[in-house]
Amino acid sequence: TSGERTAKAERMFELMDGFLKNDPLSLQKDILDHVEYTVARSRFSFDDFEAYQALSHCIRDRLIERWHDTQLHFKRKDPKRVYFLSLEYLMGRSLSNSIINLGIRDQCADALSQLGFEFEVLAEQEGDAALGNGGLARLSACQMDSLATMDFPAWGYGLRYQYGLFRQVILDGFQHEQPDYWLNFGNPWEIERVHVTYPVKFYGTVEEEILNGEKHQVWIPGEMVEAVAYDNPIPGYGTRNTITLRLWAAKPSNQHDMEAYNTGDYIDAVVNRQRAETISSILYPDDRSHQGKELRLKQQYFFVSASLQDIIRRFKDVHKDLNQFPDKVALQLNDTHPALAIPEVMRVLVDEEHLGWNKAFDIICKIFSFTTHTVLAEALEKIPVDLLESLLPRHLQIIYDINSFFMEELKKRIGLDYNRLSRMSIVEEGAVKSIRMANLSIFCSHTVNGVSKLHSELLQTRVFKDFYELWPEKFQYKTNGVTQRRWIVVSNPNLCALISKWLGTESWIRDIDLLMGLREYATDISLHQEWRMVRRVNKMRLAEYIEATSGLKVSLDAMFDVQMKRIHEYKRQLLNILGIIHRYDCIKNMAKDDRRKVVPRVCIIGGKAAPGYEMAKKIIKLCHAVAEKINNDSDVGDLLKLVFIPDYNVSVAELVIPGADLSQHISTAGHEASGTGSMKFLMNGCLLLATADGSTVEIIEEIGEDNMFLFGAKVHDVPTLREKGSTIKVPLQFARVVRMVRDGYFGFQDYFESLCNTVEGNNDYYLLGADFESYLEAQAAADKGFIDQEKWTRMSILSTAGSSRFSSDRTIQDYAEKTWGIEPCRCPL
Ligand code: 9GP
Repeated sequence: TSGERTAKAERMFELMDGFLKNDPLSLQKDILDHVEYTVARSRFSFDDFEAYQALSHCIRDRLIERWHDTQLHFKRKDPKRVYFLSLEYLMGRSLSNSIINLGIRDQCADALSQLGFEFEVLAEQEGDAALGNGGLARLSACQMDSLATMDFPAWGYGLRYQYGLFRQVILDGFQHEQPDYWLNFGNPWEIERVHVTYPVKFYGTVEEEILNGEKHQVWIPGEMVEAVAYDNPIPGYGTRNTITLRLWAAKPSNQHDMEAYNTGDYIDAVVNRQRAETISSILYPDDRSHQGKELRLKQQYFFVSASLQDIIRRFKDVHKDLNQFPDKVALQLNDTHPALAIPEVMRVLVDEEHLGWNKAFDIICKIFSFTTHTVLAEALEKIPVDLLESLLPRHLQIIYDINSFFMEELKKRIGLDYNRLSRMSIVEEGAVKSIRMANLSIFCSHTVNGVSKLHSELLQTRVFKDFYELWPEKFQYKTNGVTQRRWIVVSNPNLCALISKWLGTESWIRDIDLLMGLREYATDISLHQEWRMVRRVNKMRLAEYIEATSGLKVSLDAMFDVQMKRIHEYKRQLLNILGIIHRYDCIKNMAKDDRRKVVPRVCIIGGKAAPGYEMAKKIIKLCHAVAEKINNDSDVGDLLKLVFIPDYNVSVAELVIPGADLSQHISTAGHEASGTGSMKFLMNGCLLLATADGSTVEIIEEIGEDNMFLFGAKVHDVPTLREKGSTIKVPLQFARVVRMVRDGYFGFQDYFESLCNTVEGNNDYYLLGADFESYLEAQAAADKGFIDQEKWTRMSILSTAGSSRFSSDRTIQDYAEKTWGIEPCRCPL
């Protein structure tokens, strides 16, 4: 009876005795309990790693309390929720971020020091959760932090890969890839939900059935696996709200092969079951293209199907009428990777819920929004029809049906313009008949977002011009942002304290606009001194890391000049290296006296190349070959050093970014959709040397051209320059440095030949030659700027102050208002 239930609940509350306490003594007690009962070590003898494990569990307990309350609150209020569907999340480490968002950093540090441990040392024990490749994946992580902090009722969905992004190991200057089996020693930040499982089906056939006198298509799947949920609580800062990142792991299904067991084919049946697990085993390590891989398609459908079953179940727990679905659910497609969600929702609504086609399609068009993260044609996914037909036969039919409807609609608008119809069609005819996932996503979404103003312009005028002309109202943009919690508070605690001191408040950590208040003190000499002190300590930390990883000692008086991101030809790490060769060449050819005028530099490069991307791998090797020469040349000494930092990941970025004086964002204009690295450097007071590409254009609007070192062709120049090809007058210095590489000055002459070919004459697609002169001018301006430390410091302060527009809090606020139509739902204390 309800009376008995209430009595039982009251008794349970009594037993629970309130929430866990956060004073150092209570924390110590909880840590020791976890040492003993979770890690199963003696409380009198445990090492740093065990202490890290115990501390993490102690923090996780506190997260779980808030997380339960938040979920209960959402359930009671039943607001419209956003479901963020993304195949990739680069979460990095969780410990520091969690205790900062919980507001218990100092208490934890105290508790640990009394036990004889140092918080920083324990934090270093944690490995990175690297379930993603690059920009898109880290953006998802930043946005989860903002969604939680801003109290939005949101869920993230993704895949729990057993192997994250490969570890980069450098041997003789060459990149080697090693698997990242990140779950080896357990992951305290996730909670396995054994009761949250869904069957996911593949293959099979489609049959026609008559139901109530009407024909229906029925999918008879041929294989089934089980999706098991792993929940990662994501705490907000300055709020009790803690949202869920739910990642799916594939497990064999019990129903999968009953037949095989019955027929006695036991061994085969067990082997088949193991195969199921491969679906969520490995992250594809290329951020350019995954065309035509069956496993990739399986991963996409697996995560989409499980997520949608979960979302629909949650909706149906409260609502009966699916017509209300769009009032309660916003589905965000993070790139085209989850676009199979479109035919999947159609299938569920039409085949399982028996809604009419038109009604179902109407719902689809109200719930989906799509964000694209690229301008590269090769990154626009296409799925071969053959593959789809065998793996998901019913979905292919649905896509064809959507396309027929789309083509009819189009004909009403543009008549029989067959060229355009064929360009816009969701189905691409040709040698390999394929489904264009971007076209499907655009047609079926109510909103299509770019990730910067420039990116959006390019989508509208080039990549998706045909669509924009017909549906301009669908196109929006949300300039990307990064979370200041991770990128200042966690990674640069000294700068964080300094900012709070000068602003007289810590509120900027939640209300980023306050950061602009620093502008008022940009010329204050005492702030300058403190600012420089903080930066020097960060440089020291970075110098120690460089020495530990490469054995190279670097001078703290040198300018630390960093380029760290995925290695891509369009990002032009090669331009940077050729610039370094030029600098080296100049120093070598200078009279000894003149060398005194040279501004010393430590050039730092880092980033992973996709394992199959040959040119990117050659760029890494070239960097090492040049470093070998320069760093061992006694003529050069401290005037120039070149370091490649291996295995770039989120934790390495947290260490490197605060220590950088200058950072390079030098993609050929019109190729970087946004770029978020620049925003992290900017927040940390690092000056940018950049082209007017992606988000840089908006950074210029915010901090002014004279606050950075801008160079290179503009977007509108690029097509003309490409047409000119080999007739462009390339500076002599450029020809000279390329020749040095070609002639074997750095060794490996044959190996570098093809790399040199990519930047000569008509082959120079990314316009290194055309931009070289202005690149060198920008570098010279940076040298000059660095000599005037007062001016440099002012520029640095203004960079941090101007970074407020590039917080993911602002991005998420924009999405909530203009795309998803959701409101905050704050869990009471
Ligand atoms: O290359 C883009 C990068 O410019 C952008 O900042 C980031 C987040 O929107 O996405 C990157 N794209 C990918 O990682 C894969 O397309």
